[in-house]
Amino acid sequence: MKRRHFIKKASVSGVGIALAGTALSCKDESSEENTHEAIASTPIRASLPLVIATWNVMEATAKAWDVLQNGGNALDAVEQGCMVEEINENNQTVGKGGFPDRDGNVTLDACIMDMNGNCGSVVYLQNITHAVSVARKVMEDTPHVMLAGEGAKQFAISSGFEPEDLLTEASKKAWEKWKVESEYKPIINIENHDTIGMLAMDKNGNISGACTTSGLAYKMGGRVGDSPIIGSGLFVDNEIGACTATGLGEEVVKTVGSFLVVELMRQGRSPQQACEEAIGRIVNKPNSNYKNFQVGYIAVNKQGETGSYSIHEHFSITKYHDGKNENIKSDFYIKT
Ligand code: SD4
Repeated sequence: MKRRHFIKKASVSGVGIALAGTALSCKDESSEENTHEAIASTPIRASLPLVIATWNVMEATAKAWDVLQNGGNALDAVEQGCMVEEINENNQTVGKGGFPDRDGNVTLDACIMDMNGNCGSVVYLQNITHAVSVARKVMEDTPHVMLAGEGAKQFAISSGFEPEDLLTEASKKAWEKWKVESEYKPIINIENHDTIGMLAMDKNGNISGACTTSGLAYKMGGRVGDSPIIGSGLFVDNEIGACTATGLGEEVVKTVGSFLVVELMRQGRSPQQACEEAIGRIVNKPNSNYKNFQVGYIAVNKQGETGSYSIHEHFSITKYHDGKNENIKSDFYIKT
């Protein structure tokens, strides 16, 4: 039977979700043409909307869920969800109160991507709390995808954002302590986490994503990580699914991690399989020192299935689904 007919039959019989995944992974003589048909006819899971995010960010996913319940779209949901962590001074890896670089400057990276494949990004942004909203403005109000440093800041101010000091007393104290203890070496700390990457699927099954961070604590001045790089820290393809990353950005960038996960899902992998394979790309590199750093991925596919995987334990995913907001421990590679 030709695959297109097989998939149509499967959907009608009500077992389309399980079978479509299998069918997508089969190769046949006209696979390209059929892949598109398969995606178009793969039924979306009934219980939408859906929000997932990296780490334990229940208030952020609750906000995104509220936006979706009140008729907002997935793009509004991920932006407003991420803003909750940007303003949260207790989260020292995002927005206001983020740990500074080794010179004491708080510099933010963020990006956003919508259901039509549009995207916007800011890198090395200073003095503006809501980096994700500036990224959205870049996407919607400029002909560009990415603005950096002083240009990004000036654009934000001209768009109505208020400049402010992002270095809180708590983060300043932590930085001063680090300077003494580390002898001012740019050490990359495996425990540096809580960057928020968020993916949302609205009730119509349309997907958007966002990612925002102050980057690695005590990084070198000028360093930019994966979080604002489309394809690395975040990628959304509304026909296939989406992925976002956390952890040591350099390793994510080297493997173009989020794009990789989405492409693996395009080839038929489940979100869980795709996240595991992308982590495998990192740990199986010759001379990979993966024991010394963390990377984690979360993903959702067009059917509303989700997955997550990391190198080390302690990675978690927050999921708002079926009216329930939960923080769930992720599976991980290093089992000791
Ligand atoms: C970065 N990926 O700048 C970010 C850091 C991070 O939780 O995810 N921290 O490399």
